[in-house]
Amino acid sequence: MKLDAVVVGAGFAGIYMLHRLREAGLSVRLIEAGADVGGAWYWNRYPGLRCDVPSLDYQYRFSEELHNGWRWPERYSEGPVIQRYLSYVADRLGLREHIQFETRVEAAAWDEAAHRWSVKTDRGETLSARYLLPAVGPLTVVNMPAIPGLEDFAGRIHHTARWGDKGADFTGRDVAVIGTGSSGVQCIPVIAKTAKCLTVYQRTPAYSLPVTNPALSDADIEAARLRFAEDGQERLASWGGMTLPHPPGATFDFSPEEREAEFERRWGMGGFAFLASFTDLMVNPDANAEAANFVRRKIREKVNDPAAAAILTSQDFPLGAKRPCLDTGYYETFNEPHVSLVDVRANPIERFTREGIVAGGVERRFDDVVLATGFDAMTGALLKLNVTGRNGVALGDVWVDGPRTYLSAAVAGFPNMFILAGPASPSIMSNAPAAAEQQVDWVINCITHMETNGVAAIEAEEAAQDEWTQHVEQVAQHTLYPRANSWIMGANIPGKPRLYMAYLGGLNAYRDRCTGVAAAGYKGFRFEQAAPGEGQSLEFGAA
Ligand code: NA7
Repeated sequence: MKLDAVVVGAGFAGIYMLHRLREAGLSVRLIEAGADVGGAWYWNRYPGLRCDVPSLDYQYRFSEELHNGWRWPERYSEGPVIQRYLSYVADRLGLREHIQFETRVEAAAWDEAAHRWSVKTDRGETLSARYLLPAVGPLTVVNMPAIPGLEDFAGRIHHTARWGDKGADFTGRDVAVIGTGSSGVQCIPVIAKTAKCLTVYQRTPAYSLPVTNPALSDADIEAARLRFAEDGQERLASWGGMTLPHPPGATFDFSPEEREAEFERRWGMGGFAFLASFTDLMVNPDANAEAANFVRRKIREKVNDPAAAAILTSQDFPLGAKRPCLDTGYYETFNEPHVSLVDVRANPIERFTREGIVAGGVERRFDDVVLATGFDAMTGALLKLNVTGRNGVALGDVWVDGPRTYLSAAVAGFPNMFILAGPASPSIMSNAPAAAEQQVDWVINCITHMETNGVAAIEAEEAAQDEWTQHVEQVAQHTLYPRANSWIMGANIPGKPRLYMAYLGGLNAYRDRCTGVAAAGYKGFRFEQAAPGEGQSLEFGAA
Protein backbone atom coordinates (compact mmCIF):
# COMPACT_ATOMS: atom_id res chain seq x y z
CA MET A 1 0.00 0.00 0.00
CA LYS A 2 1.36 3.41 -0.99
CA LEU A 3 0.97 6.25 1.48
CA ASP A 4 2.55 9.58 2.18
CA ALA A 5 3.24 8.85 5.84
CA VAL A 6 3.24 6.10 8.43
CA VAL A 7 2.95 7.12 12.09
CA VAL A 8 3.74 4.49 14.74
CA GLY A 9 2.05 4.76 18.13
CA ALA A 10 -1.26 6.28 19.25
CA GLY A 11 -0.20 8.27 22.30
CA PHE A 12 -0.28 12.06 22.60
CA ALA A 13 2.39 12.67 19.95
CA GLY A 14 1.17 10.07 17.44
CA ILE A 15 -2.47 11.13 17.56
CA TYR A 16 -1.68 14.80 17.06
CA MET A 17 0.81 13.96 14.28
CA LEU A 18 -1.85 11.92 12.49
CA HIS A 19 -4.29 14.81 12.76
CA ARG A 20 -1.84 17.40 11.41
CA LEU A 21 -0.74 15.20 8.51
CA ARG A 22 -4.37 14.56 7.58
CA GLU A 23 -5.12 18.26 7.85
CA ALA A 24 -2.19 18.94 5.49
CA GLY A 25 -3.80 16.63 2.91
CA LEU A 26 -1.39 13.71 3.17
CA SER A 27 -2.44 10.07 3.11
CA VAL A 28 -1.48 8.55 6.46
CA ARG A 29 -1.86 5.37 8.42
CA LEU A 30 -1.10 5.10 12.10
CA ILE A 31 0.03 1.67 13.30
CA GLU A 32 -0.71 0.86 16.94
CA ALA A 33 0.02 -2.35 18.85
CA GLY A 34 -2.77 -1.81 21.38
CA ALA A 35 -6.47 -2.33 20.77
CA ASP A 36 -7.24 1.34 21.45
CA VAL A 37 -5.57 4.74 21.56
CA GLY A 38 -3.67 5.96 24.62
CA GLY A 39 -0.08 4.75 24.34
CA ALA A 40 1.31 4.51 27.89
CA TRP A 41 -2.21 5.23 29.19
CA TYR A 42 -3.54 2.22 27.32
CA TRP A 43 -0.92 -0.25 28.55
CA ASN A 44 -0.45 0.92 32.14
CA ARG A 45 -3.65 0.09 33.99
CA TYR A 46 -2.43 -0.92 37.42
CA PRO A 47 -4.51 0.06 40.45
CA GLY A 48 -3.73 3.55 41.70
CA LEU A 49 -2.34 4.82 38.38
CA ARG A 50 -2.43 8.61 38.17
CA CYS A 51 -0.66 11.24 36.14
CA ASP A 52 1.90 13.37 38.01
CA VAL A 53 1.01 16.50 35.98
CA PRO A 54 -2.23 18.31 36.83
CA SER A 55 -5.13 17.48 34.51
CA LEU A 56 -5.64 21.05 33.35
CA ASP A 57 -2.03 21.08 32.09
CA TYR A 58 -1.90 17.50 30.84
CA GLN A 59 -3.96 17.96 27.69
CA TYR A 60 -3.76 19.30 24.16
CA ARG A 61 -4.03 23.03 23.51
CA PHE A 62 -4.22 23.14 19.73
CA SER A 63 -8.02 23.37 19.60
CA GLU A 64 -10.16 25.45 21.91
CA GLU A 65 -13.23 23.53 20.81
CA LEU A 66 -11.61 20.24 21.79
CA HIS A 67 -10.51 21.76 25.07
CA ASN A 68 -13.96 23.03 25.92
CA GLY A 69 -15.65 19.77 24.96
CA TRP A 70 -13.94 17.79 27.72
CA ARG A 71 -14.26 18.08 31.48
CA TRP A 72 -11.54 16.79 33.79
CA PRO A 73 -12.98 15.48 37.05
CA GLU A 74 -9.97 15.75 39.37
CA ARG A 75 -6.82 17.78 39.88
CA TYR A 76 -4.61 14.78 38.97
CA SER A 77 -6.23 12.33 36.59
CA GLU A 78 -6.46 8.60 36.95
CA GLY A 79 -4.89 6.72 34.06
CA PRO A 80 -8.19 5.44 32.57
CA VAL A 81 -9.54 9.02 32.43
CA ILE A 82 -6.58 10.10 30.29
CA GLN A 83 -7.09 7.09 28.03
CA ARG A 84 -10.75 8.12 27.63
CA TYR A 85 -9.67 11.69 26.85
CA LEU A 86 -7.43 10.49 24.01
CA SER A 87 -10.28 8.32 22.81
CA TYR A 88 -12.52 11.41 22.82
CA VAL A 89 -9.91 13.33 20.78
CA ALA A 90 -9.57 10.51 18.23
CA ASP A 91 -13.36 10.37 17.82
CA ARG A 92 -13.89 14.12 17.61
CA LEU A 93 -11.20 14.45 14.94
CA GLY A 94 -12.37 11.39 13.00
CA LEU A 95 -9.00 9.70 13.33
CA ARG A 96 -9.96 6.11 14.11
CA GLU A 97 -10.45 5.05 10.51
CA HIS A 98 -6.81 5.94 9.87
CA ILE A 99 -5.49 3.88 12.77
CA GLN A 100 -4.68 0.20 12.42
CA PHE A 101 -4.91 -1.31 15.89
CA GLU A 102 -3.42 -4.55 17.21
CA THR A 103 -0.65 -4.33 14.68
CA ARG A 104 3.08 -4.06 15.26
CA VAL A 105 5.75 -2.69 13.00
CA GLU A 106 8.35 -5.42 12.58
CA ALA A 107 10.81 -3.54 10.38
CA ALA A 108 11.20 -0.32 8.43
CA ALA A 109 13.79 0.10 5.67
CA TRP A 110 14.73 3.18 3.65
CA ASP A 111 14.60 2.62 -0.09
CA GLU A 112 17.16 5.01 -1.43
CA ALA A 113 16.12 4.89 -5.09
CA ALA A 114 12.43 5.45 -4.38
CA HIS A 115 12.94 7.92 -1.50
CA ARG A 116 10.49 5.86 0.49
CA TRP A 117 10.21 3.86 3.67
CA SER A 118 9.14 0.26 3.37
CA VAL A 119 7.32 -0.63 6.59
CA LYS A 120 6.57 -4.27 7.40
CA THR A 121 3.93 -5.19 9.97
CA ASP A 122 3.25 -8.40 11.87
CA ARG A 123 0.11 -8.80 9.79
CA GLY A 124 2.22 -9.55 6.74
CA GLU A 125 1.59 -6.18 5.10
CA THR A 126 4.20 -3.87 3.62
CA LEU A 127 3.40 -0.17 3.58
CA SER A 128 5.35 2.23 1.40
CA ALA A 129 5.56 5.77 2.71
CA ARG A 130 7.63 8.88 2.09
CA TYR A 131 7.73 9.76 5.77
CA LEU A 132 8.19 7.55 8.81
CA LEU A 133 7.10 9.03 12.14
CA PRO A 134 7.87 6.83 15.15
CA ALA A 135 5.90 8.07 18.15
CA VAL A 136 6.44 4.92 20.17
CA GLY A 137 6.93 6.56 23.55
CA PRO A 138 9.80 6.62 26.02
CA LEU A 139 8.14 4.23 28.49
CA THR A 140 6.85 1.36 26.38
CA VAL A 141 9.05 -1.74 26.49
CA VAL A 142 8.57 -3.58 29.77
CA ASN A 143 11.58 -4.36 31.96
CA MET A 144 11.12 -7.97 33.11
CA PRO A 145 13.72 -8.54 35.83
CA ALA A 146 16.12 -11.39 35.18
CA ILE A 147 15.41 -13.15 38.47
CA PRO A 148 16.07 -16.90 38.28
CA GLY A 149 13.05 -19.15 38.54
CA LEU A 150 10.46 -16.49 37.60
CA GLU A 151 8.82 -18.92 35.20
CA ASP A 152 8.54 -21.58 37.94
CA PHE A 153 6.40 -19.43 40.24
CA ALA A 154 3.01 -21.09 40.56
CA GLY A 155 1.09 -17.99 41.69
CA ARG A 156 -0.03 -15.03 39.61
CA ILE A 157 2.53 -12.63 38.12
CA HIS A 158 1.48 -9.12 37.16
CA HIS A 159 3.55 -6.34 35.58
CA THR A 160 2.32 -2.81 36.25
CA ALA A 161 2.87 -1.84 32.61
CA ARG A 162 0.88 -4.80 31.21
CA TRP A 163 -2.00 -5.01 33.62
CA GLY A 164 -4.78 -5.76 31.16
CA ASP A 165 -8.28 -4.44 31.47
CA LYS A 166 -9.71 -7.09 33.78
CA GLY A 167 -7.89 -5.86 36.86
CA ALA A 168 -6.89 -8.21 39.65
CA ASP A 169 -8.62 -9.00 42.90
CA PHE A 170 -6.17 -9.24 45.80
CA THR A 171 -8.77 -9.82 48.49
CA GLY A 172 -7.45 -12.22 51.12
CA ARG A 173 -4.22 -12.91 49.19
CA ASP A 174 -0.53 -12.77 50.07
CA VAL A 175 0.99 -10.27 47.68
CA ALA A 176 4.55 -9.13 46.91
CA VAL A 177 5.43 -5.94 45.06
CA ILE A 178 8.92 -5.66 43.59
CA GLY A 179 9.93 -2.09 42.75
CA THR A 180 9.35 1.29 44.34
CA GLY A 181 9.41 3.74 41.44
CA SER A 182 6.26 5.68 40.51
CA SER A 183 4.33 2.53 39.58
CA GLY A 184 5.15 0.75 42.85
CA VAL A 185 4.53 3.83 44.98
CA GLN A 186 1.12 4.34 43.36
CA CYS A 187 -0.12 0.74 43.47
CA ILE A 188 1.19 -0.25 46.92
CA PRO A 189 -1.35 1.75 49.01
CA VAL A 190 -4.22 0.50 46.84
CA ILE A 191 -3.19 -3.17 46.90
CA ALA A 192 -2.68 -2.94 50.68
CA LYS A 193 -6.37 -2.08 51.09
CA THR A 194 -7.54 -5.57 50.10
CA ALA A 195 -4.53 -7.89 50.37
CA LYS A 196 -4.25 -10.19 53.39
CA CYS A 197 -0.49 -9.54 53.55
CA LEU A 198 1.64 -7.23 51.42
CA THR A 199 5.44 -7.44 51.22
CA VAL A 200 7.30 -4.67 49.42
CA TYR A 201 10.74 -5.41 47.98
CA GLN A 202 12.62 -2.12 47.77
CA ARG A 203 16.00 -1.87 46.05
CA THR A 204 16.22 1.92 45.72
CA PRO A 205 14.05 4.14 47.90
CA ALA A 206 12.01 6.76 46.10
CA TYR A 207 11.65 10.34 47.16
CA SER A 208 7.89 10.61 47.07
CA LEU A 209 6.09 13.92 47.40
CA PRO A 210 2.57 14.09 48.77
CA VAL A 211 -0.28 15.12 46.57
CA THR A 212 -3.83 16.12 47.28
CA ASN A 213 -6.40 15.43 44.66
CA PRO A 214 -9.57 17.44 45.05
CA ALA A 215 -12.38 17.29 42.52
CA LEU A 216 -12.24 20.17 40.04
CA SER A 217 -15.15 22.53 40.50
CA ASP A 218 -17.14 24.16 37.72
CA ALA A 219 -15.40 27.40 38.65
CA ASP A 220 -11.96 25.75 38.13
CA ILE A 221 -13.04 24.51 34.72
CA GLU A 222 -14.50 27.87 33.72
CA ALA A 223 -11.34 29.69 34.80
CA ALA A 224 -9.25 27.29 32.69
CA ARG A 225 -11.50 27.98 29.70
CA LEU A 226 -11.06 31.72 30.08
CA ARG A 227 -7.28 31.31 30.29
CA PHE A 228 -7.08 28.99 27.28
CA ALA A 229 -4.91 31.15 25.01
CA GLU A 230 -2.80 32.59 27.81
CA ASP A 231 -2.07 29.17 29.35
CA GLY A 232 -1.09 27.77 25.96
CA GLN A 233 1.49 30.55 25.47
CA GLU A 234 2.75 30.25 29.01
CA ARG A 235 3.38 26.56 28.88
CA LEU A 236 5.43 26.80 25.67
CA ALA A 237 7.48 29.59 27.22
CA SER A 238 8.23 27.52 30.33
CA TRP A 239 11.02 25.04 31.06
CA GLY A 240 8.73 22.13 31.83
CA GLY A 241 5.67 22.84 29.70
CA MET A 242 3.58 23.71 32.74
CA THR A 243 3.48 26.51 35.22
CA LEU A 244 4.92 25.89 38.66
CA PRO A 245 5.02 28.60 41.34
CA HIS A 246 8.26 30.57 40.79
CA PRO A 247 11.13 29.96 43.21
CA PRO A 248 11.98 33.01 45.32
CA GLY A 249 15.75 32.68 44.65
CA ALA A 250 18.74 30.47 45.43
CA THR A 251 18.68 28.27 48.55
CA PHE A 252 21.46 29.90 50.55
CA ASP A 253 20.25 33.44 49.90
CA PHE A 254 17.75 32.63 52.65
CA SER A 255 18.13 31.92 56.36
CA PRO A 256 17.54 28.37 57.66
CA GLU A 257 14.14 29.51 59.00
CA GLU A 258 13.15 31.05 55.67
CA ARG A 259 14.24 27.94 53.81
CA GLU A 260 12.25 25.73 56.13
CA ALA A 261 9.18 27.94 55.68
CA GLU A 262 9.47 27.80 51.88
CA PHE A 263 9.92 24.01 51.87
CA GLU A 264 6.95 23.64 54.19
CA ARG A 265 4.78 25.92 52.02
CA ARG A 266 5.64 23.96 48.86
CA TRP A 267 5.20 20.59 50.60
CA GLY A 268 1.71 21.74 51.51
CA MET A 269 0.92 22.67 47.87
CA GLY A 270 1.61 19.08 46.84
CA GLY A 271 3.15 17.74 43.65
CA PHE A 272 6.16 19.09 41.79
CA ALA A 273 5.89 22.60 43.34
CA PHE A 274 8.36 21.36 45.96
CA LEU A 275 11.05 20.77 43.32
CA ALA A 276 10.84 24.45 42.39
CA SER A 277 11.33 25.63 45.99
CA PHE A 278 14.61 27.33 45.04
CA THR A 279 16.39 27.96 41.76
CA ASP A 280 19.45 25.82 42.44
CA LEU A 281 18.10 22.51 43.75
CA MET A 282 19.18 20.61 40.63
CA VAL A 283 22.58 22.26 40.18
CA ASN A 284 23.99 22.75 43.68
CA PRO A 285 24.54 19.52 45.67
CA ASP A 286 24.40 21.37 49.02
CA ALA A 287 21.11 23.03 48.10
CA ASN A 288 19.75 19.69 46.97
CA ALA A 289 20.82 18.07 50.26
CA GLU A 290 18.80 20.68 52.18
CA ALA A 291 15.66 19.76 50.26
CA ALA A 292 16.38 16.02 50.42
CA ASN A 293 16.88 16.20 54.20
CA PHE A 294 13.56 17.99 54.55
CA VAL A 295 11.83 15.19 52.60
CA ARG A 296 13.53 12.48 54.69
CA ARG A 297 12.40 14.23 57.85
CA LYS A 298 8.83 14.24 56.55
CA ILE A 299 9.07 10.53 55.73
CA ARG A 300 10.33 9.74 59.24
CA GLU A 301 7.40 11.67 60.70
CA LYS A 302 4.97 9.49 58.73
CA VAL A 303 6.47 6.05 59.39
CA ASN A 304 6.10 4.66 62.93
CA ASP A 305 8.65 1.84 62.77
CA PRO A 306 12.18 3.36 62.89
CA ALA A 307 13.65 0.35 61.04
CA ALA A 308 11.21 0.76 58.14
CA ALA A 309 11.74 4.54 58.18
CA ALA A 310 15.51 4.01 57.92
CA ILE A 311 15.06 1.79 54.83
CA LEU A 312 12.64 4.28 53.25
CA THR A 313 15.06 7.20 53.78
CA SER A 314 18.26 5.51 52.57
CA GLN A 315 18.33 7.42 49.26
CA ASP A 316 21.88 7.77 47.94
CA PHE A 317 21.16 10.08 45.03
CA PRO A 318 20.03 13.72 44.76
CA LEU A 319 16.35 14.54 45.17
CA GLY A 320 14.82 14.92 41.70
CA ALA A 321 17.63 13.14 39.84
CA LYS A 322 15.18 10.27 39.41
CA ARG A 323 11.74 11.58 38.58
CA PRO A 324 10.15 11.92 42.04
CA CYS A 325 6.99 10.00 42.73
CA LEU A 326 3.77 11.65 43.82
CA ASP A 327 1.74 9.67 46.31
CA THR A 328 -1.31 9.63 48.48
CA GLY A 329 -0.65 7.59 51.62
CA TYR A 330 2.40 5.64 50.40
CA TYR A 331 4.55 6.02 53.51
CA GLU A 332 1.59 5.60 55.87
CA THR A 333 0.93 2.19 54.28
CA PHE A 334 4.00 0.85 56.10
CA ASN A 335 2.25 1.51 59.43
CA GLU A 336 -0.34 -1.15 58.58
CA PRO A 337 0.24 -4.40 60.51
CA HIS A 338 -0.15 -6.57 57.40
CA VAL A 339 2.44 -4.63 55.34
CA SER A 340 6.17 -5.33 55.52
CA LEU A 341 9.23 -3.97 53.79
CA VAL A 342 12.29 -5.89 52.58
CA ASP A 343 15.48 -3.96 51.89
CA VAL A 344 16.72 -5.63 48.72
CA ARG A 345 20.15 -3.99 48.98
CA ALA A 346 20.79 -5.75 52.26
CA ASN A 347 18.82 -8.86 51.23
CA PRO A 348 19.23 -9.34 47.47
CA ILE A 349 16.48 -11.21 45.66
CA GLU A 350 18.07 -14.57 44.84
CA ARG A 351 15.35 -16.47 43.04
CA PHE A 352 11.73 -17.34 42.69
CA THR A 353 10.53 -20.70 43.93
CA ARG A 354 7.25 -22.40 43.08
CA GLU A 355 5.69 -20.79 46.16
CA GLY A 356 7.40 -17.45 46.46
CA ILE A 357 10.61 -15.41 46.58
CA VAL A 358 13.95 -16.02 48.27
CA ALA A 359 15.76 -12.84 49.35
CA GLY A 360 18.69 -12.66 51.76
CA GLY A 361 18.30 -16.38 52.33
CA VAL A 362 14.68 -16.04 53.48
CA GLU A 363 11.82 -17.55 51.47
CA ARG A 364 8.43 -15.83 51.69
CA ARG A 365 5.35 -17.38 50.12
CA PHE A 366 2.97 -15.44 47.91
CA ASP A 367 -0.21 -15.86 45.91
CA ASP A 368 0.59 -12.87 43.70
CA VAL A 369 3.76 -11.04 42.66
CA VAL A 370 3.47 -7.57 41.19
CA LEU A 371 6.48 -6.51 39.15
CA ALA A 372 6.67 -2.72 39.27
CA THR A 373 10.07 -2.92 37.64
CA GLY A 374 9.74 -0.26 34.96
CA PHE A 375 10.86 -0.06 31.37
CA ASP A 376 13.66 -0.35 28.86
CA ALA A 377 13.05 3.35 28.47
CA MET A 378 13.83 6.05 25.93
CA THR A 379 15.39 3.87 23.19
CA GLY A 380 13.79 0.45 23.84
CA ALA A 381 10.69 0.81 21.67
CA LEU A 382 12.49 2.70 18.90
CA LEU A 383 15.10 -0.02 18.51
CA LYS A 384 12.40 -2.69 18.42
CA LEU A 385 11.12 -1.15 15.17
CA ASN A 386 14.23 -2.56 13.43
CA VAL A 387 14.77 0.55 11.37
CA THR A 388 17.45 0.48 8.68
CA GLY A 389 18.49 3.64 6.91
CA ARG A 390 20.80 4.49 4.03
CA ASN A 391 22.94 1.51 2.86
CA GLY A 392 20.99 -0.85 5.09
CA VAL A 393 22.59 0.50 8.28
CA ALA A 394 20.56 -0.38 11.39
CA LEU A 395 19.59 2.28 13.92
CA GLY A 396 20.70 -0.11 16.66
CA ASP A 397 24.23 -0.12 15.21
CA VAL A 398 24.37 3.66 14.90
CA TRP A 399 23.18 4.00 18.51
CA VAL A 400 25.34 1.26 19.96
CA ASP A 401 26.95 3.77 22.37
CA GLY A 402 23.67 5.60 22.98
CA PRO A 403 21.27 7.72 20.92
CA ARG A 404 22.68 10.34 18.54
CA THR A 405 20.22 12.72 16.96
CA TYR A 406 19.84 16.17 15.51
CA LEU A 407 17.22 18.01 17.57
CA SER A 408 15.99 14.62 18.74
CA ALA A 409 13.76 14.32 15.68
CA ALA A 410 16.30 13.36 13.02
CA VAL A 411 19.18 10.91 12.65
CA ALA A 412 21.94 11.19 10.02
CA GLY A 413 21.60 8.32 7.56
CA PHE A 414 17.84 7.99 8.15
CA PRO A 415 16.18 10.41 5.73
CA ASN A 416 12.54 11.42 6.13
CA MET A 417 12.27 9.83 9.56
CA PHE A 418 11.03 12.16 12.28
CA ILE A 419 11.18 10.70 15.79
CA LEU A 420 8.59 12.14 18.17
CA ALA A 421 9.08 12.36 21.95
CA GLY A 422 12.35 10.50 21.57
CA PRO A 423 15.74 10.67 23.26
CA ALA A 424 17.47 14.08 23.41
CA SER A 425 14.11 15.87 23.45
CA PRO A 426 12.67 17.67 26.48
CA SER A 427 9.51 15.58 26.37
CA ILE A 428 10.12 13.15 29.23
CA MET A 429 11.32 15.95 31.51
CA SER A 430 8.35 18.13 30.68
CA ASN A 431 4.60 18.02 30.34
CA ALA A 432 4.24 15.41 27.59
CA PRO A 433 1.24 16.89 25.69
CA ALA A 434 2.90 20.33 25.54
CA ALA A 435 6.15 18.83 24.26
CA ALA A 436 4.28 16.69 21.74
CA GLU A 437 2.41 19.67 20.30
CA GLN A 438 5.57 21.74 19.95
CA GLN A 439 7.43 18.95 18.19
CA VAL A 440 4.59 17.90 15.91
CA ASP A 441 4.03 21.54 14.88
CA TRP A 442 7.71 21.83 13.96
CA VAL A 443 7.67 18.54 12.00
CA ILE A 444 4.53 19.42 10.07
CA ASN A 445 6.03 22.80 9.11
CA CYS A 446 9.14 21.00 7.89
CA ILE A 447 7.13 18.47 5.87
CA THR A 448 4.99 21.25 4.40
CA HIS A 449 8.18 23.07 3.42
CA MET A 450 9.43 19.93 1.69
CA GLU A 451 6.14 19.25 -0.07
CA THR A 452 5.86 22.76 -1.40
CA ASN A 453 9.48 23.04 -2.52
CA GLY A 454 9.90 19.79 -4.38
CA VAL A 455 12.08 18.18 -1.76
CA ALA A 456 12.12 14.39 -1.86
CA ALA A 457 14.29 13.77 1.17
CA ILE A 458 15.62 15.57 4.21
CA GLU A 459 18.48 14.27 6.30
CA ALA A 460 20.41 15.53 9.30
CA GLU A 461 24.05 16.40 8.68
CA GLU A 462 26.58 14.51 10.81
CA ALA A 463 28.17 17.73 12.06
CA ALA A 464 24.83 19.13 13.23
CA GLN A 465 24.05 15.82 14.91
CA ASP A 466 27.42 15.82 16.69
CA GLU A 467 26.92 19.36 17.90
CA TRP A 468 23.39 18.67 19.22
CA THR A 469 24.43 15.42 20.90
CA GLN A 470 27.30 17.22 22.65
CA HIS A 471 25.03 20.07 23.66
CA VAL A 472 22.50 17.66 25.24
CA GLU A 473 25.33 15.98 27.16
CA GLN A 474 26.89 19.29 28.28
CA VAL A 475 23.60 20.66 29.57
CA ALA A 476 23.05 17.45 31.56
CA GLN A 477 26.56 17.58 33.03
CA HIS A 478 25.87 21.02 34.49
CA THR A 479 23.12 19.48 36.60
CA LEU A 480 22.70 16.80 39.25
CA TYR A 481 20.39 14.69 37.05
CA PRO A 482 23.08 12.27 35.81
CA ARG A 483 23.97 11.44 39.44
CA ALA A 484 21.24 8.82 39.81
CA ASN A 485 21.00 5.37 38.27
CA SER A 486 17.76 6.22 36.54
CA TRP A 487 15.99 4.82 33.51
CA ILE A 488 16.79 8.11 31.73
CA MET A 489 20.47 7.12 32.16
CA GLY A 490 19.73 3.62 30.87
CA ALA A 491 21.07 2.42 34.23
CA ASN A 492 18.17 0.06 35.00
CA ILE A 493 18.94 -2.24 32.06
CA PRO A 494 22.11 -4.36 32.26
CA GLY A 495 24.47 -3.65 29.38
CA LYS A 496 22.70 -0.52 28.18
CA PRO A 497 24.97 2.46 27.45
CA ARG A 498 24.89 5.00 30.26
CA LEU A 499 24.25 8.59 29.30
CA TYR A 500 21.60 11.14 30.12
CA MET A 501 19.01 10.67 27.36
CA ALA A 502 16.74 13.69 27.81
CA TYR A 503 17.30 17.33 26.92
CA LEU A 504 17.47 19.43 30.08
CA GLY A 505 17.62 22.86 28.44
CA GLY A 506 13.85 23.05 28.76
CA LEU A 507 10.93 23.04 26.36
CA ASN A 508 11.29 26.81 25.88
CA ALA A 509 14.96 26.61 24.85
CA TYR A 510 14.27 23.58 22.66
CA ARG A 511 11.44 25.38 20.91
CA ASP A 512 13.64 28.42 20.28
CA ARG A 513 16.36 26.22 18.87
CA CYS A 514 13.96 24.35 16.55
CA THR A 515 12.34 27.59 15.40
CA GLY A 516 15.77 29.10 14.69
CA VAL A 517 16.83 26.09 12.64
CA ALA A 518 13.67 26.33 10.51
CA ALA A 519 14.04 30.09 10.09
CA ALA A 520 17.60 29.54 8.85
CA GLY A 521 16.32 27.30 6.04
CA TYR A 522 16.58 24.12 8.12
CA LYS A 523 20.21 24.66 9.02
CA GLY A 524 21.99 21.39 9.70
CA PHE A 525 19.76 19.44 7.33
CA ARG A 526 20.51 18.34 3.79
CA PHE A 527 17.72 18.34 1.20
CA GLU A 528 17.45 16.16 -1.89
CA GLN A 529 15.28 17.55 -4.64
CA ALA A 530 12.59 15.34 -6.14
CA ALA A 531 13.23 13.93 -9.60
CA PRO A 532 10.78 15.02 -12.30
CA GLY A 533 7.56 13.06 -11.85
CA GLU A 534 8.32 12.08 -8.22
CA GLY A 535 5.04 13.06 -6.61
CA GLN A 536 4.53 15.49 -3.79
CA SER A 537 1.19 15.62 -2.11
CA LEU A 538 0.88 19.38 -1.80
CA GLU A 539 1.07 21.84 -4.66
CA PHE A 540 4.60 23.05 -5.31
CA GLY A 541 5.22 26.68 -4.59
CA ALA A 542 2.15 27.17 -2.46
CA ALA A 543 4.13 28.33 0.56
P1 NA7 B 1 10.98 2.78 37.58
O1 NA7 B 1 10.95 4.18 38.03
O2 NA7 B 1 12.10 2.36 36.69
O3 NA7 B 1 10.97 1.87 38.89
C1 NA7 B 1 11.25 0.50 38.82
C2 NA7 B 1 11.50 -0.02 40.20
O4 NA7 B 1 11.75 -1.42 40.14
C3 NA7 B 1 12.73 0.60 40.86
O5 NA7 B 1 12.49 0.76 42.22
C4 NA7 B 1 13.79 -0.47 40.60
O6 NA7 B 1 14.87 -0.41 41.48
C5 NA7 B 1 12.98 -1.71 40.79
N1 NA7 B 1 13.60 -2.89 40.19
C6 NA7 B 1 13.82 -3.11 38.87
N2 NA7 B 1 14.39 -4.32 38.70
C7 NA7 B 1 14.53 -4.85 39.94
C8 NA7 B 1 15.05 -6.08 40.42
N3 NA7 B 1 15.57 -7.00 39.59
N4 NA7 B 1 15.03 -6.30 41.76
C9 NA7 B 1 14.51 -5.39 42.58
N5 NA7 B 1 14.00 -4.20 42.19
C10 NA7 B 1 14.02 -3.95 40.87
O7 NA7 B 1 9.64 2.37 36.83
P2 NA7 B 1 8.15 2.85 37.12
O8 NA7 B 1 7.25 2.04 36.26
O9 NA7 B 1 7.87 2.86 38.57
O10 NA7 B 1 8.12 4.37 36.66
C11 NA7 B 1 8.64 4.78 35.41
C12 NA7 B 1 8.18 6.17 35.10
O11 NA7 B 1 6.81 6.13 34.68
C13 NA7 B 1 8.17 7.14 36.24
O12 NA7 B 1 9.42 7.70 36.48
C14 NA7 B 1 7.14 8.16 35.81
O13 NA7 B 1 7.72 9.11 34.97
C15 NA7 B 1 6.17 7.36 35.01
P3 NA7 B 1 16.20 0.43 41.06
O14 NA7 B 1 15.76 1.87 41.15
O15 NA7 B 1 16.54 0.04 39.66
O16 NA7 B 1 17.21 0.05 42.05
